[in-house]
This record gives sequence, structure tokens and C-alpha cells, in this order.
Amino acid sequence: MRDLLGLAERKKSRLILALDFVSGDPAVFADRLLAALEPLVVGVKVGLPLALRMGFRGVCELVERYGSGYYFLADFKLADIPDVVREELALLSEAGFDGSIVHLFPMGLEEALSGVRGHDVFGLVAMSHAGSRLLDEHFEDLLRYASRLGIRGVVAPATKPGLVARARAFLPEDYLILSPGVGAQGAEPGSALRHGATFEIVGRSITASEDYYGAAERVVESQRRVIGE
Ligand code: NUP
Repeated sequence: MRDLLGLAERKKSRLILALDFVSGDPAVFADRLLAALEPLVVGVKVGLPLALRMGFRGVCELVERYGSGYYFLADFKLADIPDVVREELALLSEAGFDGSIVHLFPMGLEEALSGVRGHDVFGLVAMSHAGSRLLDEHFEDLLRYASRLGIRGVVAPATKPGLVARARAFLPEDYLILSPGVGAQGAEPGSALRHGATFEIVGRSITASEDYYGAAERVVESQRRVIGE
């Protein structure tokens, strides 16, 4: 399993690339991005749209080909009965993923999540879009639950920096906070780090850019100004 913080130190970056939307052949597109962005990007978050376009075998090949340079995170937002979540995590781990994002609202996941060895779990405690009322209303509950689970960390939205700050203040120190919503959804690069996030998840503002290397470089430069590197 790849060392997320070790890779971040080495690359002096806190950027996790979200791969959802592709143009052209998905395998060619992903290949081109991952071959170029390794110096800047710490982790690659694979979303369901990419997996549906490439097929799961294609995703596994990507993980195998680029596994030495990136931490691979599966964002399939698992939300099921504990036995099924346990099986999903075991299969994603077997496929080479280092971590997965899960919904916490089904609750009762203690055993399912603690049984996963060598695979990080990140729980969603709020979502980045404006209408996520139900989750946001239960933010404190979800945070408390996340902190009891002994997982690797949480996903909290860069678009709602107050929630990132509250998550940082509440969670155990060793919990990581991954923040999506930077770029296409409006948050500025570096802003979530300033509020206590450990990593920023960025998708379309890089993947849809003609100059994706330049776009990633600008994100990482902003991040370096915050983390002082
Ligand atoms: O609350 C969330 N918001 C969010 O955007 C939780 C997420 N996991 N994401 C994911 O982050 C979303 O699925 C996408 O893969 C990425 C943001 O991409 P973009 O808006 O930077 O393109």
C-alpha cells in the first residue's frame, strides 16, 4: 500500500486529481494525464463515471501501470449494508486501490470498516454542493461517528470552509481531511488547506483544461504558499 503522506512530502503537493470526465478514448486520456502529472499530483481519485466508461478492468490496468507514482483512491461513495460494504472494500483493495470513500449515513459500519487491512477508508461528513441539506444538517453527528470508527480520515467540502475548520478542530489529529470543491465548484486552490484540510481534490479545472499541466501547477503553487514549501 502506498504511503499518502510520504508521497505528499516528496512531491511538495497536496493535490489529489479527480478523474470523472474524459474527452476521447478514456484509456488514452487517463494515460496521457497520469504520464504527465506525476511530479505534481499525489493521489488519483477514480470516480464512477470513469469506471463506467473504461470498464473496471481498464481501471485496474491504470492502477497497475501508475501505482508506483500515485496513491489510488476509489470514489464510489459506498453506502450499503455492512456485509456488502466489507466485500466492496475487500475487492477494491484486491484491485490495487489504496483507499475508498464511503458514506457514513448508513451507520452500523464499525465491524465492516475495522476489518479492512491495508486499505484506507475516508468517510463523507458533508458534501460540496449547495443542496446537500440532509447531510449538512447531520454534520456534527457524522463527525462524531467518523471519529469513533478509527478510519483514515474524512471528506469535507472546500466550498464550505467553516465545516472543514470544524472537522479539523473536532477530529483526532491523525485523521486526514480530503476537500473537494476546488476549481470548478468555486473554492480557491489552497483555501481548504488554510482551513485545516490535508489534501485538496481537484477534477475538472485540471482535466478539462487544454493546458492540464499548467492548471495543476497553478494549484500546487497556491498550495505551496499555504504549506510553506
Ligand atoms: O462532497 C463531495 N463533493 C465532490 O465534488 C464529495 C466528493 N467526493 N466530490 C468529488 O470530488 C466529485 O465526485 C468529483 O469527483 C470531485 C470534484 O471534482 P471537480 O468538481 O473538481 O471536477
